[in-house]
Amino acid sequence: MQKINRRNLLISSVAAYTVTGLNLAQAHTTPAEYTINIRKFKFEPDHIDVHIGDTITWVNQDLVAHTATAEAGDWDTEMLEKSQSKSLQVTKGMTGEYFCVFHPHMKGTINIK
Ligand SMILES: [Cu+2]
Repeated sequence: MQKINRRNLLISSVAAYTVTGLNLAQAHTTPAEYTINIRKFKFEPDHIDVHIGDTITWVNQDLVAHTATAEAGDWDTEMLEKSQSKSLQVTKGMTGEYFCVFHPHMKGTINIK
């Protein structure tokens, strides 16, 4: 009987630890800020993981104009001239694949967790 109790106690501890870990992951109360540089016709980084409420800023460091435009069309930085930047907040339902309308080979992904 004592053995079983000890085993149950151990299982309870593991379960409590797991639940705490999940709560921490889900809470994520502090919004993060990310910068994506546009340089040499590339988004750097071209893939980021974000959460709803985070802010992403695209900074155009090229001499020519670019955009970051959702492939699904639901969001758009619109035209960023040299040295211009634009910030967007990650919202629920926002799609992740984007490109530059002037240079469609330029692609990036926002992975919303
Ligand atoms: Cu471009």
